[in-house]
Amino acid sequence: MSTDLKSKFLEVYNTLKAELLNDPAFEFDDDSRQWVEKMLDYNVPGGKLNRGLSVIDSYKLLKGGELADDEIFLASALGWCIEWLQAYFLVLDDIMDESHTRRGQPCWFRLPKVGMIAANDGIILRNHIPRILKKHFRGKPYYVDLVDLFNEGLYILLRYLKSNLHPVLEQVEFQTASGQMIDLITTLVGEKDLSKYSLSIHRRIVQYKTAYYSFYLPVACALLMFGEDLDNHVAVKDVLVEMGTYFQDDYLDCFGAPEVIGKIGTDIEDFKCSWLVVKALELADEEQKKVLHENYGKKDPASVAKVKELYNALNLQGVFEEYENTSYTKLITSIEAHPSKAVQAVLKSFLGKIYKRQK
Ligand code: DMA
Ligand code: MG
Ligand code: MG
Ligand code: MG
Repeated sequence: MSTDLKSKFLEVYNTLKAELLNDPAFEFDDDSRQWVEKMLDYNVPGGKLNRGLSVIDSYKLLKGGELADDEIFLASALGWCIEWLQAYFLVLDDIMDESHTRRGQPCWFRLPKVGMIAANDGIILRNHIPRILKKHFRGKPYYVDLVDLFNEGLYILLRYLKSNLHPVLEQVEFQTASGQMIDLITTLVGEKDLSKYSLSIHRRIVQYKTAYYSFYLPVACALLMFGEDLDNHVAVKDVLVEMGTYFQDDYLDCFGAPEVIGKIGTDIEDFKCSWLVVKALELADEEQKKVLHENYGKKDPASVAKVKELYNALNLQGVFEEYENTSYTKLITSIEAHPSKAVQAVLKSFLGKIYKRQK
């Protein structure tokens, strides 16, 4: 991605923010305007921006040439909608996961002035998305599909009532929230039972909580903008969801360097059904299983350290590397089976960004 495109992308953030801060649907006073501005600056633009930038990247690859200014603006606005969606989920995710840091700073709800106001801020972030879409895409032929894709229930219903079509199944916000739900209820206190964790439960969680919004959504946005019908791209979706399922961040949660990933993992403390614990259960002998059962899901640092020690003894870093390599080869094979070279380029570019990532 050229630095020029990236700086254009960043400029669009300021435009969208200014529009939201002057939204005629709400009479802002100085305090509320300042709150929203600070909340947005703190939570929306500080990440890797991979998802947002991927919309421009993918669109460019589909088009196969240089983009006009209005195309850059629209692709960027869609990219920012994904970043907004992610910010909304992360603000709430950090509360639920009792996390401490995110993107190298305290989680938003950890700021003394914020606390549980963060829950409502999450709702505000979520509500900004249809407002951005309406402002910039209302006249576009793909508007209804966009709104569907991000998940605005009313449109889905209207479209369903107006046509004989089956309702579109890709409603990314719903899928993500459902994934979060399984991620959370799997760990219910009082029912802590490691033996119910398996690779298939893990895959289901990751598929829903991250693969759809992180992998499928950016490409789906680009396809819609390019005038494509998503119903014709089920194979693309399948590859991207598969990609998202292999390249989850569970490994980084434990082994990533906090100063690089910007957060301190809490999966062990939170009793999460992570890829690592599932693999560990698969590879451990009886003695090691006992250590896991006794220490997994406990908040005290000594227990966490014992779990990490066990992960090291089982060489999970090496096992993950091998898994990553096999997944990569499998994905390349499915990508190369796709008839369109442009679509292949989109998928390969995506894969290149996440393969062997450090954060
Ligand atoms: C977060 O999953 C999922 C969404 C939808 C934001 P997670 O708790 O594994 O993310 P992180 O490890 O970044 O807290
Ligand atoms: Mg989390
Ligand atoms: Mg979580
Ligand atoms: Mg995680």
